[in-house]
Amino acid sequence: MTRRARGDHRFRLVHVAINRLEFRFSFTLHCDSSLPGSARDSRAPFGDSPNALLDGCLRRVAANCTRVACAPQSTEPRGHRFHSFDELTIAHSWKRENATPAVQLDRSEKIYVAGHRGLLGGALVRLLRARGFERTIARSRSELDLGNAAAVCAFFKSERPAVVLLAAAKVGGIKANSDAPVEFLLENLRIQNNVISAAHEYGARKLVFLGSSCIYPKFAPQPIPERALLTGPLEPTNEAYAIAKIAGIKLCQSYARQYGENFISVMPTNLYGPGENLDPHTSHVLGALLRKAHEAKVSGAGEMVVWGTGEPRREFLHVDDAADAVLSLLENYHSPEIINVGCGEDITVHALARLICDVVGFNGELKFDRTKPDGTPRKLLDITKLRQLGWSPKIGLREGIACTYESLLAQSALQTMQ
Ligand code: GFB
Repeated sequence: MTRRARGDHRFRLVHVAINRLEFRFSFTLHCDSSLPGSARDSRAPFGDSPNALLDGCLRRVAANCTRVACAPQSTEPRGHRFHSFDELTIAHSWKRENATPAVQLDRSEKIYVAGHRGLLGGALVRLLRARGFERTIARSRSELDLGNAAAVCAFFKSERPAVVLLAAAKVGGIKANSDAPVEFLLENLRIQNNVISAAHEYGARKLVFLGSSCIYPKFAPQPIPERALLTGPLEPTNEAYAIAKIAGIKLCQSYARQYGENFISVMPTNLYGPGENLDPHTSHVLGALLRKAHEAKVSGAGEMVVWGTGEPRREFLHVDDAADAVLSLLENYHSPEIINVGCGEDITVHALARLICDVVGFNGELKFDRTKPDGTPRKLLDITKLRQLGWSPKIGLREGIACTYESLLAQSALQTMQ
């Protein structure tokens, strides 16, 4: 923070703790006499000194904060008041180095799940509500277009969620990713830029950005440690999606570095579970093969087609396990460094197809269509960091596939596909 000539101050206040409550907010205070109306007016009632300006702004912000119950005078963590720009800088450092876990969730916390119609977003909402978080909020696409910056801002301004779980994204399997890189890049950039910046602007205390294991280089060491990010070329079939997700990570890290935000980035492996997409053009391998096996069984077909060579290896995590891991990280992980979420084991596509056929009860042959792409040869995540936090998966692959198949049958999602 630089000190400027009197009458030409412009500084940014970030994350002031009030009575040790980590109430986070930020704003830019323009004190430049050359600035037009509103900026000049903002300092008018408070006088010219930086301290008075700061106090005035805090008073304004505190007046708008329903969760802060202290006088704006007791603004600094040690009961110390800001007297100059230099001290303000020191206060920021104090926050950064000594930040206590910002999120101890209580059941009255307002939590916004972006993307609740998706696989992971849906599981997060189910789990939060099952755990008694009554103020979990969600909006369908017709209610809130996350690609529309103005609409996202208006939503955050009126709802002011304390916690944001950003599971909204344009997603799809290998074919959808290869066919529509423009949409995968643009839509994901728009959604994440809008939501992350609004979370900052309207004072969310914590944000969890959900990425993907495809952010890692095509030939990353296996299992893939978090430090492999940006160490090599990406897999071409999903490069656009991966670049968008990497941009999201960098945006969260930038907010953490520049403004001290508690915005974390979580990288889940390939997920599956109830609500699995079964569309042949956009589904991921597990949903696609469940559908194919079911249709082959029902129609009495002798064989079922599997794309590629069957040799690529993939790691699969049940979405309920993934949601449990995300909530655990929400409460216990406060670093801008990315963290992997997986189960620690992978399987070839061929073995997965066999397992699915077994669960579904299809006994025919597998036919490999080598005209279709294999994609990344292997992407097994290193989950050492996650395990060190005490989390481990609970749902085995066979059990998870069987539950998923049952739930799809119960929802009549497969019966219509005979
Ligand atoms: O799940 P999937 O579509 O995507 O395909 P990725 C995984 C592997 O399964 C590939 C093979 O080797 C496919 O060729 N496969 C075999 C099939 N049969 C089928 C089938 O009928 N349908 C599909 N879809 N695959 C995605 C990325 O990569 O992983 C996304 O494209 C995202 O961006 C996601 O990261 C998690 O695992 O290769």
